Amino acid sequence: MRLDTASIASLAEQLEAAELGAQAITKITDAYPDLDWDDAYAIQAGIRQRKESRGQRVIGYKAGLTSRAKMQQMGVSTPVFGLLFDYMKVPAGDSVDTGALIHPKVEAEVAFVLKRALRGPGCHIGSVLAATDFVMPAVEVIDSRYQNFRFDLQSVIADNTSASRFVAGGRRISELAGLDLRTLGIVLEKNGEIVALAAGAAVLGHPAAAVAMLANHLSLRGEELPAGSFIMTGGITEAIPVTAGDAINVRFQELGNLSIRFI
Ligand code: OOG
Ligand code: MG
Repeated sequence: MRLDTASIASLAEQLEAAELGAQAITKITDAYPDLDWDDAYAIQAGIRQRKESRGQRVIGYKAGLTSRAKMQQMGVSTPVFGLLFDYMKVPAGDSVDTGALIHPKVEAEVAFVLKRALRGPGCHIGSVLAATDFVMPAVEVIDSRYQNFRFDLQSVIADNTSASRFVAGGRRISELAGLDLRTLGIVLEKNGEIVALAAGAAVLGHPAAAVAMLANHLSLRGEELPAGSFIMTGGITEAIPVTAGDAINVRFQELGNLSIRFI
């Protein structure tokens, strides 16, 4: 950790102001080129403190940059982890107001809900599946607070990994033994046209690997994933830009459809 507490608090404030005002800022590593990962997660924790002090709550976790498609699109090579807050949840079938966002993109993801706590280190796909209550389809709306959606890993971690909105729904599948998440196909449609498609294995070989990585990451900070946790495992394909008027529909093999509209 290199950064002093005052700078961490000030960067958290700037990033949250960019989010709440829907105004892009320059990436923070321009001013702080030596920012390391611990600094970046400390800034993310500063944003959490700000929101929690206003009564907002963390209702889930997210892994990002877990598929090659996403890593290539953003020019990075390591997954990142962020927080989902209550106000980010959009009811299935509802619309998202793009006026409150900067330059939103959508991602198709598999989400996990745990029936037992998961604590690293040493979590792996098997321990995740054993602790899973069910999986369900999710669509994330990401919105980087950085100009032109350009960042490096430290900047995007500090920006709570571009978390903005999400919708979860469709079919919950509890009997994971009968569902192979590696070969689960997803088809992402924008305004009725197919714009991306892939299978679950695009996410780290198996989406449960993203949950294991998250649990191991939290253990370095003395934290665990409690029973009941909701976790999004990262975009299976590249993210798709959306503007007002767009309608997104994602077909998840075995898990049903999820739709979201932008106004
Ligand atoms: C970072 C967040 C990535 C995912 O699912 O890969 C993410 C970004 O690309 O802005 O949420
Ligand atoms: Mg995502």
